[in-house]
Amino acid sequence: MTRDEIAELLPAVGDGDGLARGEAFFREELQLATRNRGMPLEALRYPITPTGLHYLLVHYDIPSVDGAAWRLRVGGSVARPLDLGLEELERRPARTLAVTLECAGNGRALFAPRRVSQPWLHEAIGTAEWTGTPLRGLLEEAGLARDAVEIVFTGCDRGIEGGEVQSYQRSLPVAEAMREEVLLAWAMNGRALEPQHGYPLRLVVPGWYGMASVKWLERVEAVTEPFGGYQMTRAYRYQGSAEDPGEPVTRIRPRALMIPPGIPDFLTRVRLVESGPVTLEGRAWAGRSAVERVEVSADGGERWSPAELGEPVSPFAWRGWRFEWEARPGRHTLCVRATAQGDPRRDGAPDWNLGGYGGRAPQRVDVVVTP
Ligand SMILES: Nc1nc2c(c(=O)[nH]1)N[C@H]1C(S)=C(S)[C@@H](COP(=O)(O)O)O[C@H]1N2
Ligand SMILES: [Mo]
Repeated sequence: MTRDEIAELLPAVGDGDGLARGEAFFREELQLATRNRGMPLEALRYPITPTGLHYLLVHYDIPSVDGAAWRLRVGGSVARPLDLGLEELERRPARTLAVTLECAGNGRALFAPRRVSQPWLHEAIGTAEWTGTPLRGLLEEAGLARDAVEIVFTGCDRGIEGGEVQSYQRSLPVAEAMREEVLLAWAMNGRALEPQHGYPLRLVVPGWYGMASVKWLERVEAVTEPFGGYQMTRAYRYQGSAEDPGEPVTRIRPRALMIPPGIPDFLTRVRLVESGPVTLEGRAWAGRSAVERVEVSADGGERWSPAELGEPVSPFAWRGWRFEWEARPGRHTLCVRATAQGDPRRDGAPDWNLGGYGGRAPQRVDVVVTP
């Protein structure tokens, strides 16, 4: 069946471009939101996110993989293809790296109009210690051909997107794939990967939005032409309209988030805080660039004041920040934002885009301060 024939048979959600307007959310968005959890923002207190609190994004179903029978195949434009089991991989030189991972769609639900997809607000974030072997070593051992331009990574999960039946596949330019921090990881926070995070092996591409870090990896292939798969050419592009081919989504843009202070109202999540000095804290990150400045506003973004920065957890992970706020009785909206060296805000990509990627809207936390 063609892409159009498959799309015909499936229900459409949103307008012709898959966009939604207004405050009401579709059942399909709720369905995705209950599968793909966000990190509760109070977990910003942990420099390394406990595994069960790390955000999760699974396009299709979590595949069933037998770790004992599973193999990783490295092939394509290489001199010596490899075929490795999990134990063989685990005997290779290993490295552990703290990496802040963020979904490219973080902030999607705050765009207007918004794309009907996983409706993240701000919580598609987490930092884990990933243990694995550098991909570079495997590619060198396999004898990567000189004319290879990209490496294609294939997961064993399958589904349908844009009418195309597919395995989840992404590619990286050779220069990115050869960076020493790119890992084939078998452990997260010191334990074997959990099923939902890519057991038995996943790629971890520090500094890039999460879509690059292919889970349930089973094939690594060197190719001599840029890979044209769905997740490269149709999804994950900063497009101004459906006709615009757009620019690819790559590195994580600067962002800061705060631990909501005080206690929440169950339904609205509005915070109740007692008046007086309040220490606001959170974390900020910017892929592989360094966060230079974090600013806090207590009046909904009118006036901003600099926060104090802590040390980054690693070159690829977030850093803490704190701000002393004098809370006066009444209602306030707290906001926080970050800027980084070589801020990708100047990368030319438009803020609004069709897919709802790389959202930069500052977090807003409504607070009621009691006398
Ligand atoms: N095979 C496969 N890899 C995948 C995905 C997927 O659906 N299938 N989702 C990607 C996306 S969009 C993100 S944001 C990250 C999420 O990783 P996590 O669930 O471990 O946080 O995995 C990426 N790797
Ligand atoms: Mo994602």
